[in-house]
Amino acid sequence: LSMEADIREAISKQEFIPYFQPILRLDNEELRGFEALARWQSDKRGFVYPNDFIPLAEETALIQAIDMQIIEKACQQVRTWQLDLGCSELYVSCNLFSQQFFSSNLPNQIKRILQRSGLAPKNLRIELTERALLENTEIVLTNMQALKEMGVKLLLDDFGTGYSSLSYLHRFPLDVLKIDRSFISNVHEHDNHRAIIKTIVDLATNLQMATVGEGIENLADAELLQQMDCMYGQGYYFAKPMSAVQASAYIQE
Ligand code: G
Ligand code: G
Ligand code: MN
Ligand code: NA
Repeated sequence: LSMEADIREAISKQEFIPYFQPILRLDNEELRGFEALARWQSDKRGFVYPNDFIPLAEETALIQAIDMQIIEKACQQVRTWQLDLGCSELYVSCNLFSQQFFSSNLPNQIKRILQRSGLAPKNLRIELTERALLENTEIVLTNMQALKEMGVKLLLDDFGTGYSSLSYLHRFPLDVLKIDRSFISNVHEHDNHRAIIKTIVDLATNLQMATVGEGIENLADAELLQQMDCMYGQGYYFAKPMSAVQASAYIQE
């Protein structure tokens, strides 16, 4: 009956699966990779979205097992697409709960997943939130450097929300900033959001980072982001998160 017990059981039954949302180059709409987004395909509860299980999973630390289940399945799936569909540069970008960066096991867990799946490290991206950068800085930095040395790319998710201290940006080996969708949504109607996005893109460029605009829902926003030199984008305008079967069809289009 309890949600926690159900999540535990679901972990052992491997009921957590990745959905895939395309990330594209904004100038030519070329597919570059997918963000993996967790879904719970529950025998008991049906199809469950992250907002309904991630908060409790974080409280109970069960998120660690869920994250690893999603990363493993996502890496396997993308490796399969690379081999079967000939898209050898396709990457997958996976979300990790901030506290995973407080554990010295993290780099080895990721390394084993990469070895088992056969995916090249450069085709795995890990998305972390600003929460991961605020505490236990030493171990977080050590883990990030170990992942970077392996060749895994690191993305800062939801950038511009939360704490948004600019002072830490240059201290962490980040490859990409993902601009939060609260700034992107209908940016063509909001001058103040435009100023914030332009500032984030210029900041990232100066620090040799790329930017991904999230939550693009219309052509006007996609065009504006491109004009502001944001190179990559993701959002319902291009495609919603989809099952592996749907994503296979999408790749082949
Ligand atoms: O798809 P969306 O409803 O797909 O996701 C909602 C929230 O859940 C987002 O903030 C997203 O970052 C988070 N999320 C989705 N998948 C995962 C995952 O595998 N691990 C973690 N830690 N968070 C995830
Ligand atoms: O927090 P994170 O960035 O990891 O999660 C991305 C979340 O944004 C997911 O819940 C995903 O389903 C959602 N998302 C992706 N594209 C869009 C979009 O264009 N509009 C809205 N409203 N949500 C989106
Ligand atoms: Mn994300
Ligand atoms: Na986000």
